[in-house]
Amino acid sequence: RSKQGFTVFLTGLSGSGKSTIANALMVKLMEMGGRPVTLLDGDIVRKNLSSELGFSKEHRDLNIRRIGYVASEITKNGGIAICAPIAPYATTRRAVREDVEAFGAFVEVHVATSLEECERRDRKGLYKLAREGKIKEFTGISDPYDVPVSPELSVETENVDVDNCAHQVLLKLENMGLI
Ligand code: GGZ
Repeated sequence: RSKQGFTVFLTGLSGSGKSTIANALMVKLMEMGGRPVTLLDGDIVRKNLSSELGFSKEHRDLNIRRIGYVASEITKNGGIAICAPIAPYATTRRAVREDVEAFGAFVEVHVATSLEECERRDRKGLYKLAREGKIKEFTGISDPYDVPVSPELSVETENVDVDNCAHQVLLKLENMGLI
């Protein structure tokens, strides 16, 4: 009997390491074979699925609900969806969880790299622009991030490398009987 589909939902600040972990996780899951793996990364979704949206609460919620809908369809069909948006609002994450759990498992992973560390890295220079007020409503600086209260897993990339983080997610999936 083939296993049920599931969604891994990585949430965290800009620059926290969500995309990098998501990519490493995708590679590992694909190597295992079996179910198809679909990556719904924040950047890619915004380019292809949510290109008309900005960063107001309304637009972020719409973006996350779209990701949730696609993830639930993948999960329904027995696949693996890996999502990696900021998803700053707890109520919206909860709604996506309910959408997905109608068809399979929802594994919320908080990429808990601190704001200080994300800002120190500032890989894309966005934190600097946000501090200067050149980007409005920037998560962590001038817009909220609801810290997940009971995610399935919490990882951080300050003291732990990406491969190790992806491995922790794999172990969690094993423990949950999903792989
Ligand atoms: C947060 C922003 C903003 C604002 C542009 N706030 O590091 P990045 O660049 O590549 O990831 C961030 C991405 C966030 O998009 P998401 O779809 O993941 O956000 S949400 O889940 O809230 O819908 C960042 C960039 O877009 N970016 N402006 N104001 N991040």
